[in-house]
Order: sequence, then structure tokens, then C-alpha cells
Amino acid sequence: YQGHFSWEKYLKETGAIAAPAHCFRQSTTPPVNEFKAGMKLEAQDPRNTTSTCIATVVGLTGSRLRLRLDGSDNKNDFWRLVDSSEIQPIGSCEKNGGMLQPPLGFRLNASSWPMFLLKTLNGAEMAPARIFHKEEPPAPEQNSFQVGMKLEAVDRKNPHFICPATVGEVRGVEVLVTFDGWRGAFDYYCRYDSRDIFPVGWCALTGDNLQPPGTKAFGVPKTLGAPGLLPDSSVEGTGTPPTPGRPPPQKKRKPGRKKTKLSGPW
Ligand code: MLY
Repeated sequence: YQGHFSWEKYLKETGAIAAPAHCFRQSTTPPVNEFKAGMKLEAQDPRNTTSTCIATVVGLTGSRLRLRLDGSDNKNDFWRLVDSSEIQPIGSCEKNGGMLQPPLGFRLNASSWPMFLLKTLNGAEMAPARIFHKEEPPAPEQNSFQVGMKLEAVDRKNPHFICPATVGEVRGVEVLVTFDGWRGAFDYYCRYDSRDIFPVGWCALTGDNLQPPGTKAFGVPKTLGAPGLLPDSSVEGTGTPPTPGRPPPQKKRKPGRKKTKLSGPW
């Protein structure tokens, strides 16, 4: 459900252009999602990427899966595109001579992992190999993003959200993703071939949920903004780039307001 947000109108209003599809490492026709809730598969543990774990599909959103590692808690769900190279059918790890690992933060004693594994797989519905996608789309040869271009991007602090965003900076292979209508707290740098960024229209095509832009006006000095009109205009987090080299202005978080955690309701 796209709400009332229309890219067409929005691009006109902002006089901005959408980053062309060839900038992205995404397939031009989004990958079909034939997974079902409850199916199990193998996934890299996002918190320990050398581990391959068992994951259960706990939700579907467009071309993405909401995954939960078996033996983990429900506070560490993560989202993957169905054509991600970080997911594979059960059996792949062993076939490649690897061993399935307990997730980081395994709820039980490590010694009970073999039995846990046996039980979690017993009678489980395993996602059939045919619904996986053979390969990720190839990375574009170079970073073709330009500052000001619009896109849709995963909010990495709230990864269930895909939101309207703008390229804030281009630096070698990196792009600064800034979220429209939100201040720097959610910004991040990523490689131009990141799987977390999508061309304008992606969510409409996949049926994923595109969030509307935030309500914060850009370029309006705080002191001039009518208090109350721009909700939360005094509350900001710190936008810290994952790459060194561009120290952003460090803003203090207002005490009393906790960092946004993954907690419902969405
Ligand atoms: N509950 C969060 C949601 C913030 C989402 C920001 N994204 C869309 C850029 C909060 O209000 O802080």
C-alpha cells in the first residue's frame, strides 16, 4: 500500500530526478517472491557473517523476506531480497562442506545445538530450491549516482521500512543516502551496488510498502521553523558514516529520548 504518496507528483514538486535504473544493483523486473511464511532456509547470520544458520520466513514484503534465525529471539529479525546471495536452500551448507552454526545469541546452551538442529528441521517445511534465484543481479560497472537523485532505500535503523531518499553525496564507490523529510539520524553511506537501494517505483512494482517522506522541511533553519508545525524538529540523532573521512557535524541527542529500537507496532 503506497499511502497517498506519488513519486510522479513528488518529483515534480521537488524538481528532482530519479536515479536511472542502471545505477542500481537490482534486476529490472523485480524477482518474484514465491516464499511462504513458515518456510525454512539457510541464511548468513547478519551478526556473524561467517556463520550459516537455519532461518524461518516469518513475513513477506514485496521481493523481500523477513527472516528469524532458529534458536534466536524475535528481536533480531532481518530482511533479505529473495535474490540475495545470503540465503540458500537447506542442505547447501553441508553440500559445500560447511557446518550449520547456532546463531549469535543462541537461546540454549551451546552443547544442545546438535539436538536443537535436529528438532528444528524435523518435519519442517523447507523452501524448495526452485524458488531461490540463481544469482544476484550483476553490479553496475561504476558508480553513476549523482547528488540530488531520488531513490528508494532501506532505512537501516528500521529495515522493514523502504523510504523515499536522496543522494546526498557521491564519494568514489560510496553514496550518502539521506531520507527525505528526516534529519541526519537515519543517513548512511553505502556502496553504489548495495542491495539496500532501489530505483524509484520499486515498491510499486514489488508490492513492498513505501513509506511516505517525513515531515521535516529541509533548508529551513530551526530557529525560523514554527514550533509545533514541524513535529520533533528539535529531536535529532547522530548520523555517523560507516566510512571514515567525512566526519559529520556531531549533534547531541536530546536526553530523555531513547534511540529508536526495533519495536512495533508497524
Ligand atoms: N519509530 C521511528 C520511525 C522512524 C523511521 C524513519 N525512517 C522512515 C527514515 C521514529 O519515529 O523514530
